[in-house]
Amino acid sequence: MPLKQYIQKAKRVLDKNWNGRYTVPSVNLYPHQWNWDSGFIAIGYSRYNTDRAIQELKSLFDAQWKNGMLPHIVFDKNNLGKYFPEPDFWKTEISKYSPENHLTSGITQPPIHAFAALKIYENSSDKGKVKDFLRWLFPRLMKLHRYFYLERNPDDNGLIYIRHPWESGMDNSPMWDPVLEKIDLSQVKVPDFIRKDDKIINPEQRPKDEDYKRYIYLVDLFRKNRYEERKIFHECPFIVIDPLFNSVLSASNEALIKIADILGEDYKQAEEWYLSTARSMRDTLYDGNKGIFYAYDYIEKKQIKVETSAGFMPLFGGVASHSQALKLLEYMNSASFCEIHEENCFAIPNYDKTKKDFSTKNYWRGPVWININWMLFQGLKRYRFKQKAEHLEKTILELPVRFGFYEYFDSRYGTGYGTEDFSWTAALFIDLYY
Ligand code: 2M8
Repeated sequence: MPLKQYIQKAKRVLDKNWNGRYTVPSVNLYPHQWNWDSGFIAIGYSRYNTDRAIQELKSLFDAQWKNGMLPHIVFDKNNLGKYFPEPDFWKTEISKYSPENHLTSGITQPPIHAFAALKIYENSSDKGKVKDFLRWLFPRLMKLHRYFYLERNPDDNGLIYIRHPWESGMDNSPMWDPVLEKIDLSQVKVPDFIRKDDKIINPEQRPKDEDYKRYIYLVDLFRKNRYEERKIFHECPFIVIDPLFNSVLSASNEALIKIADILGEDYKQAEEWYLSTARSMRDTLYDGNKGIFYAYDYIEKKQIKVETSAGFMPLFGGVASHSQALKLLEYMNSASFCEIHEENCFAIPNYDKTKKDFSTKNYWRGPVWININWMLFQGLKRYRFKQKAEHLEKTILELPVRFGFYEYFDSRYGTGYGTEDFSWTAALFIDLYY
């Protein structure tokens, strides 16, 4: 089948997941609006349907919190009961910052939105229309980024912390194991709950029950603190600096500078944010021996020495220096993360595949994810690592063509796992095709 017909298929996936206001990641598994998913989805739409791209981000930012936080889920009031945890569990109405007319979670996700908004502008032939939208969005984007720099920046050095694995987007990444293990399940009280995800997807491909208990323990702690950031910061055992989150923020800071320029707005603040985060990431997260950026445990004050694809993401944010970038490429293009012509190896798996606990099928513990590879592809292009970039682009297109628009893929055989008809896989496939 020619590639063009797969594009039609990809568009059908997005149509299926579009509910008239936004696009859910997957009708069955994720039946609400997700924060960074909508960013990637908007990038896909920006190639052929500007209105939908705009609508996707508008509906998300309509649910922005009063303190600037953009929630990781905006719940569909008419479609409750299929996902866990939902509003009855989050109880975000107890926060003075939660929005009045929307039901949301009480955490955030990697801020890809300014980057996505700029793409909508660049890819549209109707610049006037998108400029109107950017005028609406710009203060909201500034408010979101300001939230990070005021509320999540304890040392005032631009290293933004996350306080829940769900905020990283890489929920059960091995990167978080050493921190989560400190929550001793025999010592803490976790509210009762029933998972829904493991009834829809084979549990072999999902986080373990122990992981969920810790996720829920953290949500309970946020609720008890009425979602007050200062209080949570002092009590939360999971306060980490994630190289992926901070790289995505950097890419968006950069986009914010460009958006400000397009609108004739002041860009100095965004520039300051960009420089402080990039500089601190280079100084604090990089490991020159290994050739990767590590996450950082803020409480223990040390790098978390676990090698995942998040550690290459400073290429996407333009954060890595030239010499750091060369080392990242060397490690990325090795037996650990698939060499260019390696047999039985697709794209860049999510975790160093030489590690004992590498899994080809469990969620964020090894499989290949299209959004991560798409961002790495952008990063490789940016640093002019042409050969690796081209190779990656080819594999990102090849996986859905051969195996379907799945949520994630087996890094050895390409088999699709998780849910089928997954939105960002379809959206980013469309983006690469154009
Ligand atoms: C996954 O996370 C959600 C919780 O947010 C879940 O497992 O229920 C992650 O892959 C995350 O990155 C993604 O945004 C979300 C929706 O696709 O699903």
